[in-house]
Amino acid sequence: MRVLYTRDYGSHRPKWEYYDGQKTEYAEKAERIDSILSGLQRAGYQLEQCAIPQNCAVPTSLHGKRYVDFLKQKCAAIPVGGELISSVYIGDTYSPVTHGTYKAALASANLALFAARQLQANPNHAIYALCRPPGHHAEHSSMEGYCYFNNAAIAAKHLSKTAKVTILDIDYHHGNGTQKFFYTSGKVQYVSLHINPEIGYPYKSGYENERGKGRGLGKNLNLPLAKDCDITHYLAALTKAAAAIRAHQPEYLIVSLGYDTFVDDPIAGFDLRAEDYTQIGAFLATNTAYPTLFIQEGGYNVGMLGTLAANIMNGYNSKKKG
Ligand code: Q9C
Ligand code: ZN
Repeated sequence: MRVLYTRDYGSHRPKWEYYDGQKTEYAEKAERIDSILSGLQRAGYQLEQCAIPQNCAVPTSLHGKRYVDFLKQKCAAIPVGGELISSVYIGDTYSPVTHGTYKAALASANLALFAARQLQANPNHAIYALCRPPGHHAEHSSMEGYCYFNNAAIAAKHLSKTAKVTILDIDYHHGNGTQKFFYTSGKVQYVSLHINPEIGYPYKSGYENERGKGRGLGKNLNLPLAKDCDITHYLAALTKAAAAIRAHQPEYLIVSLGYDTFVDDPIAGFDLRAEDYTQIGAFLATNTAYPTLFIQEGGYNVGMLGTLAANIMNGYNSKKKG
């Protein structure tokens, strides 16, 4: 298991988000990644810091050029400490734009792309890319749900030039952006376990009847779960996911990995315990044993993230062959 990160995650530090008109503390904190890094280090993992050059590729393979330019220009114009919360291209009240947002989002997307290339070069070594900001809610021309560029989708798009790919999304929330990008694709399968969107964010998508379109018909699988979902129900859903993935026969697996499924997550509502993540990691290594790229998505209990990350990686490595 290789762990990749870039220092630039720290340049995006909004203070506020807005829920039901109420200004509340921003849950997607930079300290999340600090916690994961120290948890993985404590567990004995080597951490590889990647230098993402300032002039790296802009993610216009998936996002609109006007959208990317908007984010770049707004960030340059906003003073340090300022936050833009409402505008064209800003899809909801959870994606404020700050001075350092573009820098962090661009590095996060390029980390995902770099990690995908590393996996191609050495498919036997699973990789965990500590992307921040997260990506799975970001759409073609819309930042949503703490996400600006869709890191997992960017990695999948790259890998799918030469291979079939599956994205397994195990964040608590449905990855509306990722689903949308590949909805008509027969090459990139999207499988997601998440809170039933009738009761949880992003509300607008993640329903069982969204099954893909055209060549992508049957390649989109949503497994919505009830509030308070525990490890027994979670593993039952993962078993269905693994069967669908086997049917697609991907050459690469991307796991959109969120820890907001944890019982004490401050914004979510499942009932997974810290030790359950060891089981989830082991399950993935056993039942979805493909060259794998884990991409960090959500998870907001800062104090516990390091433990949850170490548990899932330890579980994975305990069963990984080769
Ligand atoms: N009361 C990710 O996990 N909050 N984004 C919804 C909750 C926004 C989550 C309202 C959740 C966004 C990457
Ligand atoms: Zn989430």
